[in-house]
Amino acid sequence: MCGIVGAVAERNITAILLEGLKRLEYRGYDSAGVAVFSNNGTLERVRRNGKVAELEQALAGEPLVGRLGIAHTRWATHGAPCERNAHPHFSGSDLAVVHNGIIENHEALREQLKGLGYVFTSDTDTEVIAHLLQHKLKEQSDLTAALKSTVKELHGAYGLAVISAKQPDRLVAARSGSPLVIGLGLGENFLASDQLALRQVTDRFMYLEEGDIAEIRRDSVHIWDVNGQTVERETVQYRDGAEAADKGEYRHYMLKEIHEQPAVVQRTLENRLGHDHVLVQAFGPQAAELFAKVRNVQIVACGTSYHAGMVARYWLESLAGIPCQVEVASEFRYRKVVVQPDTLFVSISQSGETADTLAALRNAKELGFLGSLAICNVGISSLVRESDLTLLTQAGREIGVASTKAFTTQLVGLLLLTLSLGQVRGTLEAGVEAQLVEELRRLPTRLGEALAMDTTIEKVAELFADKHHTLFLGRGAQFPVAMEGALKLKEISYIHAEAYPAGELKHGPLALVDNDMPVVTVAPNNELLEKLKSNLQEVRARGGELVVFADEQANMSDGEGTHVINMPHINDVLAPILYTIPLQLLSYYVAVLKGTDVDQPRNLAKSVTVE
Ligand code: HGA
Repeated sequence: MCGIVGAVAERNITAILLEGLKRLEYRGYDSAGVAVFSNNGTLERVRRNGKVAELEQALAGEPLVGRLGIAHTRWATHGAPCERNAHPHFSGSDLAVVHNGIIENHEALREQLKGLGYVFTSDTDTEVIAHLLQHKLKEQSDLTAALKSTVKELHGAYGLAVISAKQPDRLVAARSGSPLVIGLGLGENFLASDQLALRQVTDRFMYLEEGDIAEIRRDSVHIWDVNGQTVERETVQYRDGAEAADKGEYRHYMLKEIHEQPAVVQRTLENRLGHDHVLVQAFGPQAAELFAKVRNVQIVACGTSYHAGMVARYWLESLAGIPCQVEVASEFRYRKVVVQPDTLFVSISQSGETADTLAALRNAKELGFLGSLAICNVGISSLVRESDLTLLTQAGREIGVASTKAFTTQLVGLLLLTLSLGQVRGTLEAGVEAQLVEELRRLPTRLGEALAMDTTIEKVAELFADKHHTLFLGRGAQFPVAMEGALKLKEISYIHAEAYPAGELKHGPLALVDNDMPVVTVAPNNELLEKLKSNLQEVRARGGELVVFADEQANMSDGEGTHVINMPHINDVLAPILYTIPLQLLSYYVAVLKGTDVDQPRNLAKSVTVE
């Protein structure tokens, strides 16, 4: 979501800014712009609606030359995607600002600033920052000091980069809720919302922390923390290949992608959380208005994305009180569907090009849905282009055919949707949103703890290598997690695996259980735990070998034929995200033991663009 690049150097920086924007374009954008302090002493700007290529073409005809500049690719939250709303935004002719995020009190600030005589030329929330900063500069001429006092009045999320023609020796930046990284060069320094944008010019980075303000000059970097104290941030030397399209230290892309989950979940949350609530506008400018009317949700997806939708159904009904149906796209598209009034159509797809999901969306447009939302990992995809609202997951490029990080980021997106719908419709229980926002902030750390169980799970995988069938059990929102676990095992190890809600066991599948059929179970510590334990007894009584991923507080321990792997305790709502990790690792290690082609399993393809 939106990309920022900035540079202060002794050479012309326009090409560096442009290359940075291109590297950020994988996130999907709707306009782009650049402003530089030109060699004739003025700020000059070029903006274009559409992709970075449009901007590049414009710059070819109208070159900008300067040694200080900022650039931006936009994914609109406030104001339509068009050139007038593209960043950088100016106040007067001497101040330029680029912004990632959402300013929640922009309306009040806009009124205040209009009253003071400032004239607005865009519909964005960002423009209030430019004028407010200009206003502060009247009282406090130092750009950094004025920015410090400006951010005190902003509510919401921001990553900001600012330049001024009056103080052209520096680039100033502020971070709260949206990431920013400083790239350190020799006699030149850079700024970006993602270090990928700067890999062309440096391999040394300094990551800003929440509340930081930075003053970046050619030969120095000065940072103040949230309390206004001068701080040093660690310089990180980038290890080549760790994020590029190679496997780095990992044996397979799939393992690398499993281990990327804390980082990509973190990225998916960035810009989207306020202090104690979800920023609804993260779903697009018309989201709040549309969400207020939603009385039902219809989710449509395929494969792993369908399982994410199944988890969301539990969340939407239990937390937001909104009836939800979930269906696989290849069925939905060919069925005569009866649409309840005021139903939001939600499609989920990693690539956004999944043929069945896309066809289902196109059919849905004829069926009288209230509106459509795409949860997708590729911003320039057809699904995103054709939906009214979008939530981009920030999983980055997923190369392993068996989806891992796309799934967990989809779950995060769906939980944000649940909380947003509940917030707008006033159906969440008091305090629930604030508590879950807090839990979401802690989620990347918890996922890291689950990943630390890697070697334990590798050992358990030995139990499966010579088996032909496996059963996965879960109850409640863990049932779809069990389905996803079974799908992973099937996809990459070619072992037949089926998932059942644990309560269904005695209605049929128990007939299959013997000592050749291991049973994998996910058991968080919730109100269904005791019932689940009884189901496990039913398996043990038939000689079935059990592998149980259990909450450390569930008091379950190893016994004859029962292998218990303790999981860190987590809030029950977020448990499906955490419990996905050990199941991914399990199928990965089983596949490695079986010697299959983990990243490119037979008969499958990554982006299913055919029916
Ligand atoms: N609110 C700003 C920036 C949007 C953004 O960060 N999107 O990811 C705008 O609408 O221009």
